[in-house]
Amino acid sequence: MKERIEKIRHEVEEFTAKSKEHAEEFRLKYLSRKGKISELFDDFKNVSPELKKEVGQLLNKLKVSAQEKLDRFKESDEVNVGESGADLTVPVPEWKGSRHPLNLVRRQILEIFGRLGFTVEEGPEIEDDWHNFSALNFPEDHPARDMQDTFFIGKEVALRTHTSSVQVRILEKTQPPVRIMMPGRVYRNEAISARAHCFFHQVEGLYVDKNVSFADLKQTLLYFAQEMFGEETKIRLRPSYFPFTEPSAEMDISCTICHGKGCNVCKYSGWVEILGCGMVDPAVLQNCKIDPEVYSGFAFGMGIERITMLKYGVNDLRLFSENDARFLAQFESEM
Ligand code: 2NL
Repeated sequence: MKERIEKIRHEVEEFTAKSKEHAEEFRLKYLSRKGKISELFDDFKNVSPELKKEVGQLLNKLKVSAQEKLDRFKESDEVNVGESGADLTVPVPEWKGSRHPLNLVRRQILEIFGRLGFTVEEGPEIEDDWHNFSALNFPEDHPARDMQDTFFIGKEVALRTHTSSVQVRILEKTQPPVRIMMPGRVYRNEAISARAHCFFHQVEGLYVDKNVSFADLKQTLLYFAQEMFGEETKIRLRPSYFPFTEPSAEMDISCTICHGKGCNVCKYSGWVEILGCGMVDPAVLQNCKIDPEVYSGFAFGMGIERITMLKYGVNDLRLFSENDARFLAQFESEM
């Protein structure tokens, strides 16, 4: 008798109800007139007198716990059982949650430049032609002004293609010295793939003051690269072109994966590009009512996705916007 009670106690414990039907099945099987527990009660009369007290207690306990379980099924039935039939009362594994990797890296970048005195500014994602293009020295026939590259909302209104538009807004209303960082989402009319997306995240920096030189730019970016990727990191500047800087350059860092030996990520060159930079074109300063005879400045811009991919070895841009919890859970961090 004691073994039978124990066996049924175990069955009752293991039973899970995923729907109303299951709960009813449970009641019929254990608690109804013909149920297994009632059967045990019927057989109680055959228990020897010396065991009656112990067995009686076990039986009562079993009945009470089965009844309680049924009550719980009934209560939780509608509230806790999802459409999929999953039992939503099952405790979830402990996961503290985590910051999005792009958010993490954005914070790191801003923190590093913060130590050099750069403050953070933000601005609108919907921009007018002046702030996104004209003030930044884009010629009238520049391809970026084409529908194919930019999402236009109206004739002179578009989703910003870079955060430089925010820098223009700040420069227009502040006289130097200006030392600011602009993080934000930017948009380009591109087909989505592992290496391109129609939006990405950028951080740009701008420093305008008297006597700002290319050497200042170089030292600032070297500091950033070594703080971000480790002190053994080397930098290399290659001449480039942007409408808003002159001279312009692209900056490579020594490959963080193979340290210069040659691998897939650096395409066996030992170097990977991480940002674009240059001295602010005097025409841009003039457009913002700043005298280029008195002031000079440097600026730079980087894609947060690119930095994150290099730092964490992420090989597909789409992972950043799919929000797959298995991907995101790998970035638990205090920062
Ligand atoms: C890149 C390159 C760059 C800037 C951004 C800038 C802003 C003003 C004036 C001059 Cl207001 N320049 N920004 C300069 C050089 C490069 O970004 O590859 N970004 C992802």
